[in-house]
Amino acid sequence: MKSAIFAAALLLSGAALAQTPTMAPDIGPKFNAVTPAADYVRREVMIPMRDGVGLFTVVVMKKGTSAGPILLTRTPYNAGKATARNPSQSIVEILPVADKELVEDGYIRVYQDVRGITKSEGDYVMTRPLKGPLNPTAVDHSTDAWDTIDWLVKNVPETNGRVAITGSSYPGFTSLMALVDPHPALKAAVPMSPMVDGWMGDDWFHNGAFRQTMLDYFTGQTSSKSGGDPVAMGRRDYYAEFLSAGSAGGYARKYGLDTLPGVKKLMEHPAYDAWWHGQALDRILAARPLTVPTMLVVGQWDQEDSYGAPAVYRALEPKDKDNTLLSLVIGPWRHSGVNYDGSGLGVLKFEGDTGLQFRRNVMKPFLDSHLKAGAPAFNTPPVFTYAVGADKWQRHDRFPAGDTVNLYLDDRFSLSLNQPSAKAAHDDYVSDPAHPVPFVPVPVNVRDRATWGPWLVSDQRHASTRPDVVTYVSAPLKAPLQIHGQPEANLFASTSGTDSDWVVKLIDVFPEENSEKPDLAGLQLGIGMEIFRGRYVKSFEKPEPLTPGKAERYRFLLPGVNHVIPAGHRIMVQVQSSWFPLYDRNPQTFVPNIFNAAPGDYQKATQGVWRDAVRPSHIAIPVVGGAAAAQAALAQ
Ligand code: PG9
Repeated sequence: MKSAIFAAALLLSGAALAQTPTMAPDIGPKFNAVTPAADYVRREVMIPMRDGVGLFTVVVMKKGTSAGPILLTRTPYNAGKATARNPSQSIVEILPVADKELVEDGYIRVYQDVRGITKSEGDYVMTRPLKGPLNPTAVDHSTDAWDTIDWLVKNVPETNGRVAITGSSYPGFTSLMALVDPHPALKAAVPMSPMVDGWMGDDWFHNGAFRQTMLDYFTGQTSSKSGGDPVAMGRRDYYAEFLSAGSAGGYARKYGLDTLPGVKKLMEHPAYDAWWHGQALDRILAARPLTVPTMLVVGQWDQEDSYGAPAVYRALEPKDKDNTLLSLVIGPWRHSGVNYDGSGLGVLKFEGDTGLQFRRNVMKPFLDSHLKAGAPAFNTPPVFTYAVGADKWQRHDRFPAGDTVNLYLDDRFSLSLNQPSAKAAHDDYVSDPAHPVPFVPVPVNVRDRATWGPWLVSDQRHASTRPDVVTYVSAPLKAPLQIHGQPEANLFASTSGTDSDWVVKLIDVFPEENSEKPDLAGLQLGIGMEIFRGRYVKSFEKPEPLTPGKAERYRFLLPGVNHVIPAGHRIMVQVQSSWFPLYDRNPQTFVPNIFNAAPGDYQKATQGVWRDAVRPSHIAIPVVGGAAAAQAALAQ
């Protein structure tokens, strides 16, 4: 007996002495982190799609969740990282800040990488078109959303089988894609700043003018499955860099970006051809019934995707006969700002955290009412917008809530409610492509978030002092003027060249003196600013040279706003012909493809902004209270 005990003791001590071999690989197949105090369950799964491709998906919920609704986001931005924000054992720490109120109330949060991104199998195609003429495969974001939802409701035991989809920007685009032939378990959608039409006004072009700084996005997205390094530009001033590269194509070629298929596709489709309009999601959704309650969200100063949400709203609103399925939310935010602290933007400060106010008081009750059994019905506002300048949220039945009032560019660089009567009048300036107007003061570093995020609220005084920016300004307002909707630029303009860009900016000019808030004194705050590439004035599909000296009418929408210009402020309109380096330079000489413009194509031109009886340049502004309110504010 004694010897048996002795042998067992020997064995035990031998086991204790056994050591890990020096050459045992230190990176094993998988490390399973132990999270003893975690208040959450986090599962990584591969969800099979109908073509056999598996999509990497992370399912996160509070421990003990049962009969929970699912909130899904489909992203190209790394689902693994999105669900591991901080190394923590607290669910609100690992998930994005905006998920807090939802997961604390029993929601199951699901993030999925789209095809070809990180651990998801299959090919990544930038904003993959729907299956059809542009996509001969059997799969797209609509089918992938369908297959994902189907799997989730069958394989997540903690769910009540009801799903909503949300996400901002690219994930806003995938949210809209889920509405094309939606799965029956999809009960609500909240697409935020969705990319809807990359040519008309979202990421790549605005009315045909190319947003060349977005070229860098492709290295991050398409150099490899798990991202890529920024362009090795060395110096930080994008103004000098793009100027020396010549054209946007020149910049792409200089850094090898032209070898990336995504960049090639853009450069091969400079005009609004079938490739573009075949992908325009507002058109696609307008051709289908709207069945899923949808809340579209966008920031008033969204510097990347200001076009999409209002465009989808315009396309789908007529289908929403009872005004119950579709709503539009506009907050005082930058791109995706809805998901972050919304208590200010640039020098502007708002009444509290407007992002949280919306998420907690509107988005969550909206989702609850469609996803949670027994949740109180929510009287969803058809239109919910933050009135900047009055600092309060407002509910309306329609967008725009304002009635159109024309604000004319008048003589002596003024603005008037009366149509001009002059026979022939125009204000001229010289636009020189060698000295384009910067969109923010140089040096320009678009990689700096503090520059890029709030740039649309940055002071426009740097532009109004230039000789190649023509500026019209009203007298101080006698009463507040509330703009609610999308103002429309109606510019009559001529050029001595054969092509030209036209930038129109509607601006709120703050009073010169403000000792309490000196940052705001004299501020020229863009309310809505947009660009139009002249060659597309007759047709977006087939650009044509402009006739030198002939005034054309350029009509284009500015972003959607709810903006109250207080009494004492003035209204300003600026017109210019470049917005650099955000937009590539127009050579001002017609060439077949501006991506390939040669140095000699870039020519100075004399521009005319017309303001007479037959060519009355104006901004059509949706004013709450219509003509009477405008008279009260602007009449002399
Ligand atoms: N604005 C970005 C984007 C969306 C869609 C395509 C390309 C870029 C984004 O923030 O996701």
